[in-house]
Amino acid sequence: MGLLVGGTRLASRDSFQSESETALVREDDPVVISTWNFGEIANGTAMKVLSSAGTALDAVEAGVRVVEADPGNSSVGIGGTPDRDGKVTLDACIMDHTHRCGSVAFLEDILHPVSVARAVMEATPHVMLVGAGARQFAVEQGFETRNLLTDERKAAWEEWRKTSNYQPVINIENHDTIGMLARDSFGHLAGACTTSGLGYKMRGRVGDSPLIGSGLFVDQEAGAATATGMGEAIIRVAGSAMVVELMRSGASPEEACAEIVSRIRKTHRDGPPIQAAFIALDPQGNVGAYSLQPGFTYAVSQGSVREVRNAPSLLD
Ligand code: SD4
Repeated sequence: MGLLVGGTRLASRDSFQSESETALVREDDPVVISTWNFGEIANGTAMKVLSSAGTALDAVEAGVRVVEADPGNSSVGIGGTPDRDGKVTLDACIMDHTHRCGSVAFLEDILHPVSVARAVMEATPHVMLVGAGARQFAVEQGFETRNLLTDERKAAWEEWRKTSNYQPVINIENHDTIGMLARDSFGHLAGACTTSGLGYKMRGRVGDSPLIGSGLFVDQEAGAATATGMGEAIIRVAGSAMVVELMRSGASPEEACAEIVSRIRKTHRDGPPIQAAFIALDPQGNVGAYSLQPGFTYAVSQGSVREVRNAPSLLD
């Protein structure tokens, strides 16, 4: 229970783990939390939506679109690293506080897969569309097609093809999937997740990010979680849904993320080193994160707090 200041209840410091001693956070403040350093700029856009009484759903869509549209990062949207055939294929999903959700996977030529995922949610009776069907649906919905492979990524792919050595790099450039969770001024939760997936993946490979329950899960009573890292490992433990279920049972966001990371560690003890990380948000606005390897960062915006934090990790 937080401290009452001026009639407003403040979240306890432990509950949101701020590094900023002066920051004040009220329990009813909107909250945005997202993965990696690029989450900071995405949070800024999401916060603008929330501060004008926008919904958490609108906020997460607007927030992750910023990263999708940035050709400078090599793991989301335009400028994403292609698959081994040189094609950029995108995965994304979105979910609101009423379990409405939409998803696209193996989508090509569309700048904003998260918005196509939202259209799947709002304009179809389905949850998920993939590949050519997802692209066709997007075009029918008025999304423009464009080439998402930048000259820089094409050159890197051509270099990679000389050896075709498939070896995902942990914490590559501190740029990875963006997953974002938000709570709006109505107290509603929502989340979105979008990625170009693992670089030089097999054609047709789909990771955790567009899979409701793996890359993202939202439950208004229990909380929300999203993932980044090696999708196969996250899928095997149904990662984000499990984080949410642990919060339902009373775990804090960080405890819940840590438990599922250690489950991933158990299932991947003998393989090559991988990264897997979660961020989580509970219905009261408390946030937490945890990663398998060090180096995972996440961005938090809440009250006057605007910061990028280093997540605790299981391994040194
Ligand atoms: C995937 N989880 O496709 C995503 C991408 C990612 O490290 O986060 N890669 O597996």
